[in-house]
Amino acid sequence: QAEQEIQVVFPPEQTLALIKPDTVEEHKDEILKAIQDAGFSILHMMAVCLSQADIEKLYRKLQDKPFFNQLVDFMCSGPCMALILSKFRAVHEWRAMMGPTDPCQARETAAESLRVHFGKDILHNAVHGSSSSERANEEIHLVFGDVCREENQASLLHEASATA
Ligand code: IDP
Repeated sequence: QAEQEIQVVFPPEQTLALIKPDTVEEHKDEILKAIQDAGFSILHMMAVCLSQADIEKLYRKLQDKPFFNQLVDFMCSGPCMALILSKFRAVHEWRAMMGPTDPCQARETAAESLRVHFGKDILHNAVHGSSSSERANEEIHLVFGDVCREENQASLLHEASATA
């Protein structure tokens, strides 16, 4: 009886990554290289000025925190680089790569993390990553919704013209 080879294929997951406004210009290239070296596929990437309304939605769970207005102002202060990352367990893997929220408290426990390397303080901590797969879907839709819709429409138009 022929032995059957069983292949287990782990489906990739997607997450939203943001390089925050004060970090984009100076450190974008190093962060993009680190993302690629860690084996993520970058499905989409764009520079985007998020609106105040989008930022408030992105961080809606923090709206009662005393730093909420500061956070919104900071995230509106310039363009972010937004990326859709894909990898097996992308949400967890990207958050591990980012490191803890406060870079100052993580110098020993997560010395290699992006936030320790590039973050300045707990607010200006260089990068954002979705906290769960469900949040990732919502956040990707929030930031890339129009782009993905336009692409889907373009590919539908392309298919329609190819079959006409
Ligand atoms: P996370 O970004 O590590 O998931 P959250 O608690 O969701 O952490 O906070 C969202 C963002 O709000 C943080 O990345 C940081 O920029 C900011 N933030 C969190 N805690 C504080 C704080 O105590 N003071 C000022 N800013 C904060």
